[in-house]
Amino acid sequence: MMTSNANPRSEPVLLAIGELAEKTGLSPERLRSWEQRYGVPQPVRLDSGHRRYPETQVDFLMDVGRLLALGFKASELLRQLPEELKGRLEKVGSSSFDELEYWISLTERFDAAGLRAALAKAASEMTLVELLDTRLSPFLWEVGECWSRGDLRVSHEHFATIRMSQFLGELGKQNIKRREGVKVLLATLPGDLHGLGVSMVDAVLREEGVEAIVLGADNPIKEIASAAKSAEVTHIAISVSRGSAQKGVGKVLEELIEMVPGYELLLGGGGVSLGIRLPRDIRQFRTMAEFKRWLGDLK
Ligand code: B12
Repeated sequence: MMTSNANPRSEPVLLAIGELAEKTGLSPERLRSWEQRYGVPQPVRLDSGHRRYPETQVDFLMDVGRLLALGFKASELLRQLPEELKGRLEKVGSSSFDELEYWISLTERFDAAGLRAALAKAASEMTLVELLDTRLSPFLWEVGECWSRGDLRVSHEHFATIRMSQFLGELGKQNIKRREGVKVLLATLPGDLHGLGVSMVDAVLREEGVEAIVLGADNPIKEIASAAKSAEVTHIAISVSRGSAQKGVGKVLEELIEMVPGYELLLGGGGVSLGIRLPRDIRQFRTMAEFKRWLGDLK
């Protein structure tokens, strides 16, 4: 690090790639690939030849992360100026970001009744899909960021997860009109404990009158394959969390495809927005709105 500077106040704080990843919640692999493809984040070279990244880029990269989770493309976002991204976030989230801070403060205080009331209020003001894409998912994203920065404890994260899980169970009233010909198995891959995405898809399917077989989180692929066959589902939907995106997901999915030839695989979740190398013949959804449109078009 820069120890011998004459005027420390004017020196920008420089971060190693791991530190930048930690502060932004984006993986070092992703940051490196963006740097190669789009020149962002932009490093400076130390005399030793090592790359370091000015801390001033953290805020911009976090905005990129938030917009990726809302379904925007990295190739488009990384070409924009920081102010343009801020403007975009404001438009997308409209009033949601004031609310977001309030929800975080309820979590900080373990205020279960308050959080429940806030979630119910948001649910009464918008469609289910809007609620999931523009409120619940950004809220959970922010919970994760706060946890990784040390602003929230893991107990807060668990508290928010339990409340969310209970709330999701009550959402998406069962459509009386049953959709025939579609039956979806829902799961996360082995080692991925992030099951809220599955509950979110389940809520959307309930509202659409589509039958779902919900396996929840952390399933051996042999089990996913065998359940899909015995329940005679038409589609297998997998939620890939942001955390598991870098952990060889593509390879695991390839194995699953081999076990269930002929099935259409649907993929969604924060890990998909961040971009993973995937086998072909997988349908990817970056938002729940995209998923709902696809369901609507399905014959
Ligand atoms: C809650 C949570 C947990 C809970 C999960 C409990 C549960 N029952 O789900 C617990 C405490 C278990 C947990 C554990 C861990 N976690 Co965690 N966790 C989270 C958190 C805060 C929320 C995850 C979530 O549910 N998001 C909501 C999802 C559903 O939203 P989404 O992915 O954007 O999905 C949207 C759409 O894509 C769509 N969708 C989702 N799935 C699907 C599927 C289909 C088919 C379709 C169509 C659509 C769709 O629905 C959403 C609506 O818009 C995230 C923060 C984050 N940014 O995601 C961290 C996060 C994922 N966790 C993280 C980490 C580090 C961990 C641990 C390693 C921590 C530890 N040291 O133990 C472990 C790993 C456990 C494991 N083996 O999986 C990191 C991952 C960092 C990285 N590498 O990128 C994150 C990003 C937090 C952070 N900012 O650092 N975690």
